[in-house]
Amino acid sequence: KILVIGANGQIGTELVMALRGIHGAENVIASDINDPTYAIRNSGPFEIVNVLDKHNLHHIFDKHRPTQVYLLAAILSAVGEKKPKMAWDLNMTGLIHVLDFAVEFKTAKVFWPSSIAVFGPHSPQYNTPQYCVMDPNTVYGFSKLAGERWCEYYFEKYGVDVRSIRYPGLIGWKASPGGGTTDYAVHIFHEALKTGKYESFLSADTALPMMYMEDAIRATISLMDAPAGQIKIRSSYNLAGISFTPTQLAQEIKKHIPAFEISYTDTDPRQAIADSWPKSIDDSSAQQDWGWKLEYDLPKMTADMLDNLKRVL
Ligand code: VAH
Repeated sequence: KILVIGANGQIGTELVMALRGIHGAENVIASDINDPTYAIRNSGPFEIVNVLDKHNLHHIFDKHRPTQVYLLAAILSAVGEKKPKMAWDLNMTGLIHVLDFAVEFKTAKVFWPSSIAVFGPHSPQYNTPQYCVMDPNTVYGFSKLAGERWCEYYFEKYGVDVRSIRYPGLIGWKASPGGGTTDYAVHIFHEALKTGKYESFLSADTALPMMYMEDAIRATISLMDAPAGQIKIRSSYNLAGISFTPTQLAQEIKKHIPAFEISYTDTDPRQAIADSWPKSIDDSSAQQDWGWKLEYDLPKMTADMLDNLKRVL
């Protein structure tokens, strides 16, 4: 049995669909603090789970005895700056509860998402390496950095087979992003189709590492399926994805919607968060250790996003 915690989220929704396709719907228990979203409702077993409620979480582990747990529940960068203590509590305490129950119930594998947000203003900005100075200045960022330390600690001390990926900003059409700084790169597609214009809250030249959700889900499953001996990094693996600016994304969209217009605000707090993050990432460790290879570049992602959104909008 596989347990996905945070199944209603941007990653969780797609991960539940992908894992149910591989393992069969009845073997993948979706869970979230809220009722299931339309995307996953009635598509398989669902539980209400609050990762901060140890009793509730223990009951779910005891009832289902999951062989794999994906802990995706988190508060992201932008929301985390509005609710710093709640972000720290959910992101940290939730992880420690899951790691403790993974020890108690001998869960075979645990997945926990980290982020390029673990890097900060003094990290190298281009081709940011797997190991370097990391001084994240968002609560979300340092909760993910601390979480990486906890994951490596539980692997070293208790042998928990926990695996993690430092996701770039994720772009997909099946589920909305959850209050991050990279959300512009999803909203822009919806606006391009609905109104033909988009006002970006990040400046024209703000380059960030991004990734199409198809690649992100495939990377997650590929990491989790790799033999344990190949996983040399138990904090979290860099993944590079595709780096682009809002201007470059708009130019790509214009190839499909020539009349599309982008404009820019310059007063959004998310700009400072974006400025603290790398512009591009070096993911040679993921390539070497478990054969990672990106499939969607900017043109291919843009075409696929628009084709699918046209259909569902
Ligand atoms: C955020 N989407 O914006 C997340 C992600 C790298 C960005 O961590 O907070």
